[in-house]
Amino acid sequence: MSRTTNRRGTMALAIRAAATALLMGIAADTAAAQAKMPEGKDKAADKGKMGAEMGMMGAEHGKTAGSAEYTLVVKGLWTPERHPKDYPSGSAHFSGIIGATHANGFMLFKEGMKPTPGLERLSEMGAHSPLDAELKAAVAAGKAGAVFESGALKDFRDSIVVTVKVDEKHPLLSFVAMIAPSPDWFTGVMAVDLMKDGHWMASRTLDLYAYDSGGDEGTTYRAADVDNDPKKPTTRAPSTFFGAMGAEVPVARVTITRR
Ligand SMILES: [Ca+2]
Ligand SMILES: [Ca+2]
Repeated sequence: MSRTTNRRGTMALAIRAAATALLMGIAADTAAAQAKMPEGKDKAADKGKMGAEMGMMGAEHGKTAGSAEYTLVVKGLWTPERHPKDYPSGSAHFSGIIGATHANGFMLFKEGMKPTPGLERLSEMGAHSPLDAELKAAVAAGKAGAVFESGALKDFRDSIVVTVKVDEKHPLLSFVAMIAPSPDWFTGVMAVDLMKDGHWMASRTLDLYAYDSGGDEGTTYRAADVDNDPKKPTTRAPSTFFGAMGAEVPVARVTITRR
């Protein structure tokens, strides 16, 4: 079931990505044509000069970072072998991921920060609403660039695959997914910067750890709902479930590769 959901989501994204790639391809061809002009056989001085100027423009355009597309592949590492304590076999899964590209200063989650209503619900129910509305509001306010999401990951032999587009104003990305079943535990990454020294990075790979959003008091995977008020700050999830020999054991890994 999850595979169908994921495939459907991926297809929609793939179609959008193809459309963007087509536009980018046209832009790249134009830039290449401009860049080639100075090397052309045209001997007219003024034309050569014009070509050189256009070539320079092309080179300058190449220097600026502009936007870039990345493919995110999220692989589950939350397994009975790695996380033996009360592992919820038969129902263990991740909700679909939901996240955004954004500027410095935007925080989808942070240790020590109380969860928004959207993050709380995502961490407890796996629901993308109202977090999606919060992210869209951040886009409208210029703090975030684009929202992305996927279907759930119910079979860890599969991966979640999504395509995202970052731009100079929003070179960071964050996303979250519920660890389910659980009281309010989730995984994700915060503010992964895809730009380095003004250039888009080719790829990044990060381990994803388990967090407790602070929206529920339950302490075991299948604990009944125990809402709290006020909310607690987000912390790492209990090491009894997500640690071994004093070290945290990641629950997933994301590979972010430029297309
Ligand atoms: Ca909690
Ligand atoms: Ca709650």
